[in-house]
Amino acid sequence: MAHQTQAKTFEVERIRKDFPILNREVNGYPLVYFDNAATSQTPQQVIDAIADYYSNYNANIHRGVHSLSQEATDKYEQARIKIQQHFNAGKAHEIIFTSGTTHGINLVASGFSGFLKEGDEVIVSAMEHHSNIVPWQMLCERTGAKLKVIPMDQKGELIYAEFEKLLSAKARLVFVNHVSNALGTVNPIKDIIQKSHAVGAAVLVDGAQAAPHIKADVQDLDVDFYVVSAHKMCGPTGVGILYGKEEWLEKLPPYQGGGEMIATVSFEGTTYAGLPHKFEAGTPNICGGIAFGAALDYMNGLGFDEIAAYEHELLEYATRKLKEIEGMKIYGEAAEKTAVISFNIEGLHPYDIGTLLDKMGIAVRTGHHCAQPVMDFFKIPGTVRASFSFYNTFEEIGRFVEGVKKAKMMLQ
Ligand code: C6P
Repeated sequence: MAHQTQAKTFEVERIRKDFPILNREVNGYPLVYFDNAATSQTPQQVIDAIADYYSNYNANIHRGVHSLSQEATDKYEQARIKIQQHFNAGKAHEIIFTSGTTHGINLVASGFSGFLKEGDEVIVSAMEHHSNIVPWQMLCERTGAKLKVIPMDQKGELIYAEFEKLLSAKARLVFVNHVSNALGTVNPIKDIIQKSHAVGAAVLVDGAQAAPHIKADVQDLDVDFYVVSAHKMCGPTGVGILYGKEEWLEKLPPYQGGGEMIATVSFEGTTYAGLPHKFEAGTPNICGGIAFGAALDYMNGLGFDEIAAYEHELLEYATRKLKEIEGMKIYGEAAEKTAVISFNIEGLHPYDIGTLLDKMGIAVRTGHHCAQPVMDFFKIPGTVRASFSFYNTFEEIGRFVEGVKKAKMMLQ
């Protein structure tokens, strides 16, 4: 069934045919997959790109004179260019392949060790994933810099006035997610970047949860670093990218030493390769990088505006239906949200609800979602999180809402 969005007709039934996994049953029911914020499903086009690599040109890259190696190198570097174009980076070598968001953040945090001193301040938001907290805490421990936190309000929005108060000449770095994984809040990153730059602080944006829904333009944002994982946007696990402005990437030291990141090596010393290789030690996830490119082709083929418009309607519908359930408490009601609903039902443990939903073939995530400070803020151990993607349907939301009602009945 085609669904009429404001943007255009969104042919969700046709799109679903691209995802073989959506045909399977779980516990005797057709799968309803609402754990897209943890990892998205993979369309046949990406599966084919993976199979094509291993079936036809599996070889190490940047090393061999033989044809297979050349072919793999070309495809890998073409993927880098696709990713560059997708995020509108000025130069292909500003795209560093990583194993994912966590790797990208750690690379930058490690690199800043030599640039910070005691008394410097680094600012992080109250709604970060542990990946965007712990590496900075480790950096502060190494350097004596102080970690400051931008607070949020009950709706799950950052308190902007408090952020402005934190900005001073001592602020050297600001880290904020584009979209919160636990709440779905879309943060005003363009403004955050401008204000941070005004006091001389660099900004790293964790784009892990934004990238599947919002096409970020890193030049327009003027962001210093932007990190994403492929597996949240129809690509495979174990690959992602760090975008860094050339001037920053030139300044930062290499993260890991090894093959391919060097210019010359002798026992007297080593000189490093230029960008992007300086940050890509060892054999990379070649197939993963190529498949990431295929995933971007797939998503761009659908259109990010169309995806966002359709997902927004799913979000509004599910929010309205869930709110009809007595005892329902939704966490994260920001004016700008992606299709994520975190909730609890009064008196019930999120884990129990998640377990019963699974028995009905419905996959959601339960727990703290690697964002314990968010849970502490709301004084809860965790939530049930339903996160939607463009291949989900209104019918699935209907089944999910009925499932939640049934779970509530069984548990009360
Ligand atoms: N969040 C979730 O269920 P990796 O694991 O490196 O691909 O991504 C880490 C990460 C970083 N930042 C944000 C905002 C994230 O949401 C995630 C991953 C998943 O919410 C798994 S914990």
